[in-house]
Order: sequence, then structure tokens, then C-alpha cells
Amino acid sequence: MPRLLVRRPSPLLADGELTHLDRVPVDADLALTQWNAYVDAFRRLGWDIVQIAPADGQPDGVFVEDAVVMCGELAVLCRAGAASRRGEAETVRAGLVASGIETAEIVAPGTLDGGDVLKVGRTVYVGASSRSNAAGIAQLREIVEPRGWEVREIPVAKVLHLKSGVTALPDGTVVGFEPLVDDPALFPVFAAVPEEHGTAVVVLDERTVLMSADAPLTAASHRDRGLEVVTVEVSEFEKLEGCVTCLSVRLRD
Ligand code: CIR
Repeated sequence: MPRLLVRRPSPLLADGELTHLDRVPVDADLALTQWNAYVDAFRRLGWDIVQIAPADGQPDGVFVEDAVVMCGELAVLCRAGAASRRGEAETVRAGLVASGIETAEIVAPGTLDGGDVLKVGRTVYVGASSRSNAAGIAQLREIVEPRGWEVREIPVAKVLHLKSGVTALPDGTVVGFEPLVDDPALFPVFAAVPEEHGTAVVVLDERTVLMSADAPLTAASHRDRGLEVVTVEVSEFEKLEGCVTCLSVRLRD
């Protein structure tokens, strides 16, 4: 069974970084309830849950996707683009090492947020965003290309991270809400979704995806493609520019 890396939300979640959205009130209790339901959706399917030590002083620590990129058996530890988030790394490293996972790491002056990394087959699309710089992307290339991955850089200006704009269905179709995708033509197969919060999917298996409950038209269009769709409420995380992908990392792909 797959293993899923997660970290419970900080009580300071409402103070997390914001780049493209205005700050609105965030309910930390509701966030915890939503996070528990999110984790349960995987647990119900038999996934093993690996919890990183809480980092309650780190408002954005729940968004573990940004701290580590898995390429096969290798975990690439990221160096956050936002200085306020660099304190998340140590506990993530410790959790991975305790789980017996091989690690490599992005080092200064490189910055890389895992939210900028979208894998489709053996292609690793990496967003050149306000968080991931040229040095970070070059380091990722040096680490993973010898292992049979091909890194392709994608400009990202309209949203926080590459995966705020696009993710991929199990068959490799890249999906995104077009007004927030810088250049859909950069992907071999692109399908537009009708809602902003429909952009993010987590692939659970070859025929099942997990996505936000706040995108019913998108869920219907995925079902029309023959996919099973599991939905979860993630409103409190969406207010902080997070989404379903940001809340976990699948260990090994
Ligand atoms: C941040 O700005 O870093 C957080 N408030 C949101 C991070 C979301 N992560 C992601 O899209 N991978």
C-alpha cells in the first residue's frame, strides 16, 4: 500500500504566507477537522499515514508538499522560496530519515518549493515561479536526470506554484483552470476545467482522484471521463493558497 506523508496544521495557520489572495479569516478548528477528514480519505483506502512531527510555530507547515519531492525512491528535500518557511525542513528531513528513505537536497542559493513540481510519467515539469529559482531548478535537474527523469522548466506568473495552476489525471492529461495557466500549450495533452478549485487532483489509483468539494462541475466532468472522484472540504487551506495536493506527499511513485 502507498504511504502518505502529512503534518497536522499549526494553530497559526491563519498567519501563513499569501501572494495572490487577500487575507480572510481562517478557522483553525475547522482546518483541523478538514485535515483529519482529508487524512481519513486515504486511510479508508488502506494507505499508511506517516505523520511528520508537528511544527506548530510554522504557520504553513501543513503544506508538506512544498518541503519534499519524491522521484521514485529518492526524496529531494527542498529549500523553501519563502524565508518564513525554511524552518519546516528539519522535521521533514527527520521524518524521512526515520522512515528509511534516501534523501538529496536543494542548497543555497537554490530555492525550490515542491508545489512547483509536477511529475507526468518520467517528465518532471518544474515551475519557475516566485518560489523556485533557476539555481534550485538546475540542482533538481542534476539530482534526478541521472536517475532517468527529464526536467522541463515551465514559466509560472499567474499563480503561486505550478501546481496551483495545473495537475495531472491518472492518464497523464494535464488539467487546469485556463485563466490561471500561463501557457497550456507547454503540455502535450491539456484539458481545461471549469472551476479554479477544480485544478488540483491527487491521483489515488489508475481510476480514482481526490479533489476539493468546491468544484462540482469539474468533479462531474472527471466522472464523465470514467474516473471515480473522492471529494474533501479544504476551504480553510484554499484561503491560504493551498489545495488538496499541498497537504501530503506520496512516498514513492
Ligand atoms: C504559501 O504561500 O507558501 C502557503 N500559504 C501555501 C502553500 C501551498 N502549497 C502548494 O501549493 N504546494
